[in-house]
Amino acid sequence: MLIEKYRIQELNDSQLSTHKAKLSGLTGSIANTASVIEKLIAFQVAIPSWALGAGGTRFGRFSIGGEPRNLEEKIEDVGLLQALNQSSGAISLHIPWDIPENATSIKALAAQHGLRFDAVNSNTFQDQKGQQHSYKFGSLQHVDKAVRKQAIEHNIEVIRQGVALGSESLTVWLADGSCFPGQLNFRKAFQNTLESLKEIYAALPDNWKVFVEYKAFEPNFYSTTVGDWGQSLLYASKLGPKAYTLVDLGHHLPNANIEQIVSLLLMEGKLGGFHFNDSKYGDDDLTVGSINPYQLFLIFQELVEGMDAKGMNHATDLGWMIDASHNVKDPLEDLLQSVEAIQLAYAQALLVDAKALDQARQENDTVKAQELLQDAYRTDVRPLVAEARLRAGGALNPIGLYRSLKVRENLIKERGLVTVATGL
Ligand SMILES: [Mn+2]
Repeated sequence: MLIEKYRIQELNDSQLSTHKAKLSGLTGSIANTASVIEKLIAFQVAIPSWALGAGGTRFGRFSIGGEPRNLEEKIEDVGLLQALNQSSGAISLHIPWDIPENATSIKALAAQHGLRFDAVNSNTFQDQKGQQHSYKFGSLQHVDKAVRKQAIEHNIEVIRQGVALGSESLTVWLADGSCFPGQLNFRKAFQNTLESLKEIYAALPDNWKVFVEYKAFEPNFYSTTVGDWGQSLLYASKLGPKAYTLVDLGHHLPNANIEQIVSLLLMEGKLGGFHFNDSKYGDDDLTVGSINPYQLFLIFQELVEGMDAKGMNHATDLGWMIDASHNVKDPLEDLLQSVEAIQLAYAQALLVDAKALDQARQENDTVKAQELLQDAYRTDVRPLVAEARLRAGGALNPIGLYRSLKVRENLIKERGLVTVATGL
């Protein structure tokens, strides 16, 4: 299904006067709205190819119908999101769930939808059909060199696939670790992993980055070999300038101060990118901003402040990706919500008066500092985000349009009710 421009225009026209009235309230009271809108237009969030079908848990999976059956249909789905919000201009692939049979035609199809390929993701957390060695006891950390070699070669193959698609980064998330005390020699596991990562690093093209993603627990429940930002930073530092830490919001122990982690990684020049999601307990992979939007805002406040301090380009110098999985929502509606939540937090962070905040800190004026942050956070910036979408050619109300065009119903008609997308 394709969404024609005139359908977007029609709905936008009917909502335009209400929107303009809300927007003028903001532009009248805030000085830098023009630059906020420009930055929002430039800011694109990559959609993961594995989040386009209904997510499953170990207890089951409930298909929502019309799920993409192949890579082409996944690209088509991200194209729908992009048509609606003009902020989902990239797709992040997971190999081997999405192996392009013909990279040139896949690239062309993506370009037709205005999409580029963001980081490619390797997968050594499950065994694939016909695979010689099992990853049951880890991949890059494995005690058996042959298993490590297989995992290294897989990652190098993923880089090759990524090069053909025009991607410029590899994300390595490892399930490696141990479930019971005594199972693993921590130092040997670390060293094996580092040696393996070095071989993968050596295969990176000059303009590529590798993101080392950490996770506190699950599927291993006693130790994880890249368990936190400290361990990821160790690997990234030892690997070299093309290696960075990737922060997945759901991969921390409860109550971790993620904004502080982000601040320090940025300071060290080792923050590579993000996997956005939200959680209440663990790696819940819920819709971005659905549980704790204030934390998301605080993270963006550190990002904006830290990136500005280094003169970085907000839109291009870090990898912005969603990593989520849902079992009760229409995944496309969920992704529209997630992208909007990211834009809202970013816009609010752009409203923070950095100079005044700096001064309040200098004077130990805790009350003032809190007021400055919360003043930005409590500003309803939805009209700014909507205006950015409007100017970029998207819909003022993406979910409203998605529903009024009956996109899901159409996808079910096209693809059938019983389709299951590969993914989590
Ligand atoms: Mn992730």
